[in-house]
Amino acid sequence: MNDYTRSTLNRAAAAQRIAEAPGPVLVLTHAKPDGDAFGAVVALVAGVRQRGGQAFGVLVPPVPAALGARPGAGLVSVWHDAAGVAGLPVPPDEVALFVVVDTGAWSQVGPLRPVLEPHLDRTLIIDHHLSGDIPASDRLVDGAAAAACEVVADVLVHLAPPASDAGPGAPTRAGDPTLLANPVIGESLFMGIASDTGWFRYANVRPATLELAATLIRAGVDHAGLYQELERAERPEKLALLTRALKSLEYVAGGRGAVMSLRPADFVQTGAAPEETEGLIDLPQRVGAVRVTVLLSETRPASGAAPLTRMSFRSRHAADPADTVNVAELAATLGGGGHARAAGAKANRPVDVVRAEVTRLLEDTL
Ligand SMILES: [Mn+2]
Repeated sequence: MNDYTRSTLNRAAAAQRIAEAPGPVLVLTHAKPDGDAFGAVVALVAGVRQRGGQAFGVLVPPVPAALGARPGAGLVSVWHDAAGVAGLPVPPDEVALFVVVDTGAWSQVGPLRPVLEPHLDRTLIIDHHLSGDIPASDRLVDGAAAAACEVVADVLVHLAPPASDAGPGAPTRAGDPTLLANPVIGESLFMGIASDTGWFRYANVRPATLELAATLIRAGVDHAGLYQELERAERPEKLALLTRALKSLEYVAGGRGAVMSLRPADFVQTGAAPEETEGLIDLPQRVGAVRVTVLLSETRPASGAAPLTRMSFRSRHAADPADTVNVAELAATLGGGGHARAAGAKANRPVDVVRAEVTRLLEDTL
């Protein structure tokens, strides 16, 4: 374990820090939020508001359409580059506490860096990643948690609503699940853990993950309905992009690696949006011999801007941990990072150039 995963606060103290914020709490997460990032932001904002505090959430787009359609989306706003800081729901100087969830890495927060950087003395990171470099004053990181939403759920259990006469800054009470019964909070947390565990299939699922899921279902979360709405609601454009990705599939390193890439033209010609690459990287993992999958995608840059290629890495779960390829290390050699089994990086080079680099990297490593 490194410094990042050494928390400066435990869950109760993090809840206390949030409860005692003497003004608005602004909850932020990584750009291009997934179900976990979205769920963690919404659940925290809803939790602080339910106990009488002021809280706001801001998401850096693209926000997947299925998430933007959830009831909790009404609690958060979307960052607009054109409006910049002026478009935030509360001016940064008036924010009493910034909470960053599901990341602690500058490379992940995009345009929020200049918002956060002057206020790191009142910033709390709540995360489950193994690395990060945002030097916030407070950090609650559990690298064993399947999702940031698992950690947020624990914080909310310590952030129970105060007695009616005590006011929003009242002391927190441990072990009170009142907030988890709020339908928006329950659904958001369930979405987060389901999305980061591939609906409870990945190796990151631990007993606590399933216990939280059970608690949320008991509290009324419609898990089957959520699955249909979140995972069975694609547009035809997405399947058109999927066929392009499969057409680009190539096995490398004797079949132990699989590389797919999408060019700007693939997005233009199919009409698919950049966020519709979600889940495509899992397809080659159906082939038994594949240990590592890489998906590269280059979307059309703004005119005059440098090309931007996004790299996603996945590593197959192996019974023997020594057989698991650590893709966070692979991504790090390309300036990125992430988890041992899911990582990413970005490069200002065209996708075909990056593809050659990644292929060489896999040939050398696998
Ligand atoms: Mn996560």
